[in-house]
Amino acid sequence: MKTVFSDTQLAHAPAQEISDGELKPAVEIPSRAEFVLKAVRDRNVGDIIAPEEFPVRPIHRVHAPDYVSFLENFWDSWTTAGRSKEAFPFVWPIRSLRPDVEVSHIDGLLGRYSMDAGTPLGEHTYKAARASVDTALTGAKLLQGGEQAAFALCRPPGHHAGFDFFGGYCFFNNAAVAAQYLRDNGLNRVAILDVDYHHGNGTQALFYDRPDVLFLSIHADPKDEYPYFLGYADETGEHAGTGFTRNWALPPGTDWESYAPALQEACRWLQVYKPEALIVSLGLDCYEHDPISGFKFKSDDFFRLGERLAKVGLPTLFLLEGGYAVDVLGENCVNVLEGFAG
Ligand code: SP5
Ligand code: ZN
Repeated sequence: MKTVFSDTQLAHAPAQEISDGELKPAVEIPSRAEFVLKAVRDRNVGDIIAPEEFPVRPIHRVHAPDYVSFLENFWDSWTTAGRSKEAFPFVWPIRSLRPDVEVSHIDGLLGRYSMDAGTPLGEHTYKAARASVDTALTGAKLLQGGEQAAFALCRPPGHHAGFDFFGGYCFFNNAAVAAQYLRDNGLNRVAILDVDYHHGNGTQALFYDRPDVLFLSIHADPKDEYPYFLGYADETGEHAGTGFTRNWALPPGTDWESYAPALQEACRWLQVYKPEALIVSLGLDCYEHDPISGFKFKSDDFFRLGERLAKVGLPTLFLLEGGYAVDVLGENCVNVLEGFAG
């Protein structure tokens, strides 16, 4: 299986994040990708190739152009306002405020285009996020070229990012851009299976009213866990997309034995839907020692995950999302890929 990765993705290097009422060391850091890359190399998963550089058009198929411009111009506006360190939003146009007004100040724009205060933006965030999308798109192209599987080593991750907002360490929704790209290039039905510990709210929202991209997510129950405001079992799609979203919201402490039945059901949905390609939003934060998560996967369980996905028998693009137990991230990730490859 080929792996796609670009060093440019390392340029986004946040120092701190707001978490638990404190400024803490950031967890979505460049070494995540470096550890995964090392494991891919050490365990001979396959060739590692650089992504092609894509124009902004495939991103505009999924994200609002004004949002893309906001990210592109962010560092200029931020430094013009006299700031020099990484940014965190702190005010949002919720409910009784006005989401429709056009604000000028960068602090207003940060709130307009975000869902949380836990996602630092820095000088190189935009170019790293663009490179992460290029990696996802190059992976999608590998499937189109006839590969049965590919691994897009995306970073920063994408599944929390929506039409016009960043959050959850995500800026562009890599999985959604890749799915839309496959739709725009000949495939009629694409499925996304999100196995990150957190619900993929951005991906779900982007395809919620569409039957052509099936979205399945297995994650920690949002009543107990980020992102809190989406990802409940009663969310199953709307309008033409009714029935084409499924959520398995599992309790804190879920281990492989109690996770497997949900995965089994999700795989059955895949078999019924019969997509032409599968995109796996591969978070590794279900791991028992993940520093911000509460599931109990052991490293070996990631083999089982890969093996189960292989049985579905679809051309599959694995795309890295979360996972913060940095030193074992590579091991856990390659366990999935090896389990899949058999
Ligand atoms: C892609 C992805 O996995 N994003 C996750 C974003 C989670 N952001 C919220 C982090 C809150 C951390 N709280 C720590 C609780 C344990 N002390
Ligand atoms: Zn996650």
